[in-house]
Parts: sequence; structure tokens; C-alpha cells
Amino acid sequence: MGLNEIPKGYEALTVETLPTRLASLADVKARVGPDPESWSVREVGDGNLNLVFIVTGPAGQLVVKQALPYVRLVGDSWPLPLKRAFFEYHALTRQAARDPGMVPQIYHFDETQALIVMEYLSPHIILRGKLIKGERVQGLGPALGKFCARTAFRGSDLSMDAGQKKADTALFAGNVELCDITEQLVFTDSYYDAERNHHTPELQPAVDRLRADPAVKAAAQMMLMRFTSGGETLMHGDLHTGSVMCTDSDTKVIDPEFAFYGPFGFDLGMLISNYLMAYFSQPAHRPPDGLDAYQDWLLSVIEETSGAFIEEFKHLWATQRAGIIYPRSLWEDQGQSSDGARDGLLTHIWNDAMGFCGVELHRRILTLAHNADFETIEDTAARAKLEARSLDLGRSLLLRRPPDSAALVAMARAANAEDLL
Ligand code: SR1
Ligand code: MG
Repeated sequence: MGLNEIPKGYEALTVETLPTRLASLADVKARVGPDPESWSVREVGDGNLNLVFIVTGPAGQLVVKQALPYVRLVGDSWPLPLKRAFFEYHALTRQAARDPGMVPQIYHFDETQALIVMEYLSPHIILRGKLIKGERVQGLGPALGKFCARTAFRGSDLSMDAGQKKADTALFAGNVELCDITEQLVFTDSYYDAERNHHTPELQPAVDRLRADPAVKAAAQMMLMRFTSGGETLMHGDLHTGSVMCTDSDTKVIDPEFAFYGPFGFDLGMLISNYLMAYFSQPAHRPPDGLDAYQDWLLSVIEETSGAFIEEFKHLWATQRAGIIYPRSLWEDQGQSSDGARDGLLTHIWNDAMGFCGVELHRRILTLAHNADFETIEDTAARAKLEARSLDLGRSLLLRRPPDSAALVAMARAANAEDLL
């Protein structure tokens, strides 16, 4: 069966049909209650692709996520394989092993129905919404920095058995259509007048400047080549603040359906980019009183995420480096330090992360899938002014990588003070 064919028997769930359709699943009954008639079901999917149901019964709650055979944001004119649920399921199992407790527990997977039954995270809410509301999350940076380091390190040739890594690379190589979305939307569409693009009208002068710069386009395409060809580790593939759920002190990562073997720095760069867009959008969401303090907190999260990534990566390097690349036989076993090699690799990862951060700062403003940080700003002139800062920082990052997170934060502060329109 081709990836684009709908498997025989697949049927999208509805709030009405879900109880009958899932009534035979022992795992579901055990967690929600034995009588499906006592379940209540809400559809809460607010992402771009899937159906998401919360099922509540006398015994508890769970989430049912089901892929649709098309892009929900666009409609059935853009078909999308159901197989993405298979990749999400396999990515979740690997992430659960590589950073235990950081992703929802899976209760059931049905490949034909493209559905995953999983833990209901409560009282967690989507991080993007929390940041728009000006809420803080204790331990956010360390949790996500460690998550990026653990999944990057443990999903790579630094740690995995070589045969397993190759088999896994082949498995996830099938995630073609989801990669295609990223390849078009994240790396390419921003830099020309692509059909599905839209942007804030008042931003036009800044858009024209960006698209007139051949060096920016070359740098973005270099990052695309890194994405398509740099199969270093199993990436989450879509780690933005809408793929993170938090309470005030707990953080979880969801939605790895874009998982694919790519560069070590991709997830870190995308995440930092989304923190930065939260930062730039704040003047429209906060009264002046408290704005500086909240923006400072967001920048501190960037530094903590980067710091935790580096610290954890170094720890894993020292204690769990057992794969085929950078073997201990070349350094430690000869009584030498591998710190220089490690730091060189970390510089490579950081430089990539900053390039990915740059393209993401552009695409959420210029291509199809915008983010609520900017999109909920109703005054379009005010929105454009803030978006222009994001475009400007994205351009700077593509052309000149900051050496570390302190330098990145200094660049963000400088861009935040600019009037670019
Ligand atoms: C057509 S899908 C658009 C975006 O939504 C997902 O969350 C990914 O970020 C993708 O690029
Ligand atoms: Mg998603």
C-alpha cells in the first residue's frame, strides 16, 4: 500500500462515534470506566493536522489522537498520509526510553485507524498559550535542554548500536510527506511569493528587503541541505512551544509526528526560535508594567535551555559514549582528553541550531502556518512592527552565528529595540 492510500477500514472518529468505536479496548475501559455510555468526549485539536479527543469517564481521562488523511489547517485539497501516526508512535516510544517521563505514556496504538491512545496531561496546558498569558514555568529551560540533549545523544551514532541506528534511519526515512512540509514551509517558502504564503500587510517593506537578499536565501538553503542530509540523530522534528505542555512547574513534550533522522541541532534551534518569537511578541500582550521582567525571564529560559543542553551533552559524552563515532579508543584509551573533540562537535551543533533558529523566525511570519504569539495581535501595524524584529534577527542569525547563548540574547535585545518599518 502506498503512503498516500487510505487503509481499508480507516474511519475518522467523531465525538459521537468514539465511545462505540473504542468500547472494546480493555486498556481504555480500565482507565476511563467500563461503560462507554458513561464517557464524555470533547474534540480539542487546535493544531494544524489532527483530531484530538479528551475522553472522560468515572475512572479517569485519556487522550485519543487520530490522524486525518489531509492537512486539517487547509482541508482535503492537501492530502497527507495517515502513516504519520505510525512515526509519532515510534518516536514517542524512543523518546520515552531516552528521556523517561518527558512524553505522554502510550496506552494503545492502532495503525489502521492512525490513532494513538495516550495519557491525558493535566493540569498541563500548551506552553505557547502560557507564554502569551505571561505565565512562568519553573524548570522549563533545564527540562527542555536536557530533553534535546538526551534524545539527540541517545538517538545517534554516539550511543546507538550501528545496525540499529541504520535500521531506524531507514524506518523514519518513510516520513517523506511530513519532511516535505518542513522542507517547503520552513526552509523555502519564506524567501519567495509561494502560493500558500500570507503575511501582515504592513510588513511588506521588511519582506521585500529579506527576499531581495541572495545571501539570506543561500544560507537558508544551506540549512535545508543540513536538514535533508545530516542524519545525525532522531529529531522530534517539530519542537515549537505548541509541542510542549506545562503546569507551573512540570514540562512534557508532545507531537513528534515529524520525527526523522536529521541534524543534532534542529530541535534545539527550533525551540529557541519559538522562545524568541514569544519574546518579540510580548509588547503586544503585556502592559508596560512587568513587560521588561517577563521578557528578561524568556531570555533567561533561552540561556538555561542552551546551558542545560551543553551540560547534559557533556555528561552523556563522558559517561555513555559507546557508539561508532568519537570512540573512546581514540582518546581516553590512549590517556588523552576528548574535550577538544567534544567541544568541536558542540560548536557544530550550536552553529546549526542558530541557522535553524533563523529560518524558523522567518517562516512563522511569512509562510502558511503562523503562530498565535503574533497572530493574536489584532492591531496589524503593531504586529508588523514586532514581526519585523523577528525577521531581522532571523536574517542576522543566518548570516552570522553568535558564538553562544549570551551573544544570542544580546542580539535579541538589540533587535527588540529596533524600529524597522
Ligand atoms: C501544514 S502543517 C504546518 C505546520 O504545522 C506543524 O505543527 C508544523 O510546524 C508544520 O510546519
Ligand atoms: Mg504538532
